[in-house]
Amino acid sequence: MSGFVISNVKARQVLDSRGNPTVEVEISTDRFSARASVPSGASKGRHEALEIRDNGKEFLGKGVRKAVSNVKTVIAPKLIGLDAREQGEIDSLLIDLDGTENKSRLGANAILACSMACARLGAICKGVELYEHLGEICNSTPNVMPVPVMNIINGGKHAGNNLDIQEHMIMPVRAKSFLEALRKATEVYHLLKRKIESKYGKHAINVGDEGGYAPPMESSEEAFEIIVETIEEAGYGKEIALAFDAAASEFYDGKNYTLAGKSMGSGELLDFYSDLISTFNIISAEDPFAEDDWEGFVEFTRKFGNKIQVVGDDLFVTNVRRLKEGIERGACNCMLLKINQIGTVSEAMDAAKLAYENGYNVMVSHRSGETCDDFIADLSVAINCGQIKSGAPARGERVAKYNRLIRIEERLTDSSYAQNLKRTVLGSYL
Ligand code: 2PG
Ligand code: MG
Repeated sequence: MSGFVISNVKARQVLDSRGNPTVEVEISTDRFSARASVPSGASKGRHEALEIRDNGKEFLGKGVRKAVSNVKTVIAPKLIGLDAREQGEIDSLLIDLDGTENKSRLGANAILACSMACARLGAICKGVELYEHLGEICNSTPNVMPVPVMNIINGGKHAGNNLDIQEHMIMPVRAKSFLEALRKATEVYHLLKRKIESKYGKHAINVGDEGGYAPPMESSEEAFEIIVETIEEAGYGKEIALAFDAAASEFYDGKNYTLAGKSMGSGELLDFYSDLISTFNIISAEDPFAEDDWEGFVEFTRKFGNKIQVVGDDLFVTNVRRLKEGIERGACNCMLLKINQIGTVSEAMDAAKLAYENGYNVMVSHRSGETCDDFIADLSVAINCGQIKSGAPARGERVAKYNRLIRIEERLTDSSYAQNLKRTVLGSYL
């Protein structure tokens, strides 16, 4: 076991892609060392595990010194002496050490950075790639490359424009490989820039938090129209489909939804989506209703769940308990997987397992505040989920994940591109 026992844990405050502090942890044995840093959302779900912020003077309250100190003083002494390859044991310890339902004692940011760094260290100790190590942990044989689900027009909390729907995405579903899919989607991204510039002017081509453009558009119809024109112009027709993340909790006041200045109830919102889905080639819809509007989700799933993917993000928060409820009620047919919503790698993989067992798809996702840590690229391949949302093909923290996937695809000798989705509701689009 020599060489595999954790002997040192370091933690520090670093910056994320929005310039906000986040937790970075470095864990070592006497021979190996690994590092990980955690992301942070803007449109956070109310039921997510809690990231601890200092709320002091530094960084306008956003400092994470307390979380860093929790790693150093509470977590580190307990991790030292453990076998870095034993992810299950490590994550159980982290969960027990915190002892709260939402990781509010030590902070999900402190806990997750340790969990991720241990996973990476475990892989190094075993002399395998991270996706291989994670695959072994969840008993899978990583061999499916994911569809890059790219947010190319940003709205909501991620942009300074009037688009209420947060993410207007493209899914290059028909391709022979990840590399080919990435190229096609990237070409569309660049052509879209030209089109936006000629229609809206130079000031309209600045990008939002996830690397997509944030033009001064008034409606999602306008956003999808220009995306469709661009896909056609690029010559990709049905090879590239559309998706959206409404992040509807952000335009819900507890009673009504306000879209483009118009207040509406759940029924009217459903009609709005009906029009959108019948007009455009939309194959995946995330968070169409607010995080506690179960009825809205169930209705939406009843109406569209046999045609398109219905994704629960703020609704499920990668939480087995919330997902179980959704399964019982018939909400969604896909779970968005964000490791920092739950706080440990093992719990996130447990949620994916439960999703699969119940015929749900899984989409691995970044956060709007990211670092160049590419952990989720490996995770998406490890669990063979077939789809990853990591923003537009621009901004270092977004492309870090896509570039890691290029390398993984090169290593995998018999991988397929998104083949697992063939047997799901997305099958007819592939
Ligand atoms: C989402 C995410 C990522 P945030 O809602 O799906 O795109 O945004 O990280 O701000 O919650
Ligand atoms: Mg979302």
